[in-house]
Amino acid sequence: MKIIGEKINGTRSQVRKAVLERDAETIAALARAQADSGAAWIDVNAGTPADREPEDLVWLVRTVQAAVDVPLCLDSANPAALAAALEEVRKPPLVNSISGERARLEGVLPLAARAADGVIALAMDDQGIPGSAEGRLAIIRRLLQATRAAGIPDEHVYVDPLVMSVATNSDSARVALATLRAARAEFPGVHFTSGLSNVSFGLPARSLINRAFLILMLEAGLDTAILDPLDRELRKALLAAEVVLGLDRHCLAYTRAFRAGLLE
Ligand code: THG
Repeated sequence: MKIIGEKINGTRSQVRKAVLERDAETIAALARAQADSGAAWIDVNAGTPADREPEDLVWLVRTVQAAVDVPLCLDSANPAALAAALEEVRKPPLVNSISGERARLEGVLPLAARAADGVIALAMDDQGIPGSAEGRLAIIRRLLQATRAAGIPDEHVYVDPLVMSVATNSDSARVALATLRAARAEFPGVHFTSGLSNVSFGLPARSLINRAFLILMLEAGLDTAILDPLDRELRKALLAAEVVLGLDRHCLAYTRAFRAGLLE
């Protein structure tokens, strides 16, 4: 499982404040901590109004790249912000994201096809997020048609089945799991990702819910996840589940983590 570090997100008050005040040290510290904890990409989401998002996202990209060498995951629906950020990246990033929404397909897909290492494709469209796995799968089929038509090989596409909080909809995680299983059977060449922490919004002891969900999603075929790499218990559970599922050859990552003192 490859990890996309979620912490540089303008919906978080610490990050929002740092972006508005151009507090580079706070952002750099979050970038370093996540890279040191094994993030393969750092998600950057300015979360500011569309008119200032291009400037803010460019500042975030520059600030993170001054601190770490890890590639970025550019988290925005705004083509202008993504285009500006793509001018700044040193390494080909992930673009987060396209969806079946017309504006995103028209505005973001061409940028991703030209300049990204991969593109995240959300199972939603202009009608919203379907309540059923079948509805989401129908969107995923259309998205794969579009990425293939744009010349993007399937192995550069990261399908996101989308998960909302189980606090507001008790079927939410089940539908994400069913969508993942069905999409994986139909499109064995694509990657899968998920904004894992969404599942626990509004609940106490969120990390525990995140852990249960991560392990189930791993078994269903998730191979990347947007999560908090600083959550030790989550990473421990992930290492153990990868051993149990035979995904950690010779238990190498697990024993290495043990010797590094990470499993205490
Ligand atoms: N899919 C894709 N991209 C996404 C999401 C997704 N990007 C945004 C989001 N969902 C994933 N990122 C986050 C970032 C933070 C939190 C949840 C999802 C979060 N933060 C807590 C808070 O702000 O209160 C905890 C913060 C903390 O203390 O660390 O829950 O689904 N493709």
